[in-house]
Amino acid sequence: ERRLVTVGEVLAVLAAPDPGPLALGAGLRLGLAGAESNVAVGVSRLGGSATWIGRVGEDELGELVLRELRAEGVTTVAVRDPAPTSLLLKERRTSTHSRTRYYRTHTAGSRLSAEDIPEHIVASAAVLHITGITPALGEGPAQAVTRAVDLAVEAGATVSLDINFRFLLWNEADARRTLLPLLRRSDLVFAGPHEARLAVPDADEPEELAQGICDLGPDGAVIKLGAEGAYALLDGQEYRQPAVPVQVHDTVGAGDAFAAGYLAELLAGEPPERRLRTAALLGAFAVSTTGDWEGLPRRSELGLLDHHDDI
Ligand code: CKP
Ligand code: MG
Repeated sequence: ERRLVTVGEVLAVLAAPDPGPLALGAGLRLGLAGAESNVAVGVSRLGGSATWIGRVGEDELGELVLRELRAEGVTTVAVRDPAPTSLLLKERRTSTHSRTRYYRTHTAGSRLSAEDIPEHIVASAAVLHITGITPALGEGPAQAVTRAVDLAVEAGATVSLDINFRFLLWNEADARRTLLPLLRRSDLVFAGPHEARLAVPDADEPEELAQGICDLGPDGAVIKLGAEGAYALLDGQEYRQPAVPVQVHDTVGAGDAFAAGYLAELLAGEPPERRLRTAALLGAFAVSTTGDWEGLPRRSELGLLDHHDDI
């Protein structure tokens, strides 16, 4: 069994179902989010095996996020902590524009440490997926990610990094300093153009950004271009993947969906063209539905947006 293992913070989410300012009050829907757990769910929905490692509170929100992940078929390796589970408030300011606010200081997830990463779990991974969010949460989480990468490299697993820069958590200089050493040790990097420029400040076009990333060490770089699709440089070979055209409702979670599609096909032994096509399909499912991961497809549903054969 080829398994994806990921490390990060899962958050409870309070999301407004209807557009409008949250300050006026709203009935909120309680769910979960988190870039790494979104990827784990996406892979699991496509029939892959996924394990999520992290810390959650000993509270109701901790219970909720673990129940939900398990319901999605994700194996959870969770340390329970007396500190609260993080919360994310999601306002739909207009029907197509959402805003998020984090309540994630002094939380369980930000107390993650290197000791929380079980060696045998990471050693059993075919792919370790990490993002730039976890190291932004503090010293402990950063060390936990480094420890996971150490173990994955030792075990010969593919290390996948989504740069996922979050300006609400840190600035670009700190992100660059912390993420570059992780990027150099990664095999595969996902980034938007702005995120890629953190690693390759002088580059501009997707081709230069991907080449610049690969010059730092990784064998693969995927530059995500939103409605323009993606450009990938994989083992020196170029690929251009158009986006799947859909009506956009909510772009949060699109990057994670894309990574999940790609990684699920990588785990399944599929070639790059198929990985990128499934990645684009998952991105399309994510943006055309609300919620960060709820709209992700099962394998049998991929055809709903895949009109590939009709063209
Ligand atoms: O890059 P994406 O829009 O795919 O990431 C979305 C996730 O973890 C979302 O679920 C949120 O909770 C977060 O990124 C975050 O911490 O910002
Ligand atoms: Mg992203």
